[in-house]
Amino acid sequence: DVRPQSAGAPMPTFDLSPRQPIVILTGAGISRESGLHTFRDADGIWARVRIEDVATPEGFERDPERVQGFYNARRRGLLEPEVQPNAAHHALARLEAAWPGGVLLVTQNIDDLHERAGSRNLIHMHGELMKVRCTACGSVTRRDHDVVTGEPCPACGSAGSLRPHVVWFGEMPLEMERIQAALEGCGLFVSIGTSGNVYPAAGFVAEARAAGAMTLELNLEPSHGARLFAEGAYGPATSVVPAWVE
Ligand code: BJW
Repeated sequence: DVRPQSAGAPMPTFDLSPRQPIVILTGAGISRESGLHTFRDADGIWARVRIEDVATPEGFERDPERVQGFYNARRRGLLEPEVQPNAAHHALARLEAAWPGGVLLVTQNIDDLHERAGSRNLIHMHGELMKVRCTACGSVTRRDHDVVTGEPCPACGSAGSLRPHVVWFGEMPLEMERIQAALEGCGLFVSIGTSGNVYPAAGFVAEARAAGAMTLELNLEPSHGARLFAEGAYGPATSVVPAWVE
């Protein structure tokens, strides 16, 4: 009873009351058609750099300049004029505005395309590219330009203490208690554009199911954990997400 639908099949519909909350998890696939790279596709970020060099606390300790350079380049990329929210981001913002039961959008993405599209009830569980955090005083500040070596924290003045405000492997994702509570209370859980390789996000579908929610995967192709979902619809996010929302 948990076979994903094949491409071209009709969009699954659910017998969901408009008063039931929806939780949506998004991953890098939703931003690909906006011009940002995913991680684990053939042309993805992990094909070009090693996770242990740029996405672990140990990598940052070993070579902070390299890690800052990696995130500086991605920050510049996100500011390129051609990188804009796409039809999938916009559809989710429309759903949030229209759904009486409420929509919580939990994104693993550190880009800001959901908020630029108008989503407001949004959790960035893996942090935000356009922010930096001070390892001395803990303050989080907005950042739209490069971090340079030895730069002082704008809040406390401590030199060289700024790090990207992102969650690396081995670090605790953000706002987990709020996410768990929402998963326990939702009527529908939808996963969009994520490969299901990274925990705890990859475990959300099982938690939502255990709490009695309906579950749907929207992805380019069936992901790693596709069989965990009751329903699936497959194709580019800019097609399948608006088709599901409308
Ligand atoms: C399209 C498309 C189109 C393409 N349309 N779709 C349980 C078991 C085993 C291990 C663990 C476990 N629990 C925790 C772990 C360890 C670890 C982990 O998961 N390891 C695995 C690799 C096994 N997890 C962690 O360390 C996490 N922390 C944690 O668990 O803390 C616990 C703790 C407790 C006590 C003390 C301390 C800690 C943290 C994970 C952090 C992940 N960070 C990154 C980098 C963030 C910053 C940055 O962006 O640089 O987050 S890694 C990277 O992967 C990034 C992403 O958010 C994340 C997920 O990737 P995503 O979004 O799924 O992308 P892809 O590329 O994998 O998939 C894209 C999909 O889109 C594909 O399916 C395509 O088909 C599809 N697609 N084009 C629609 N057009």
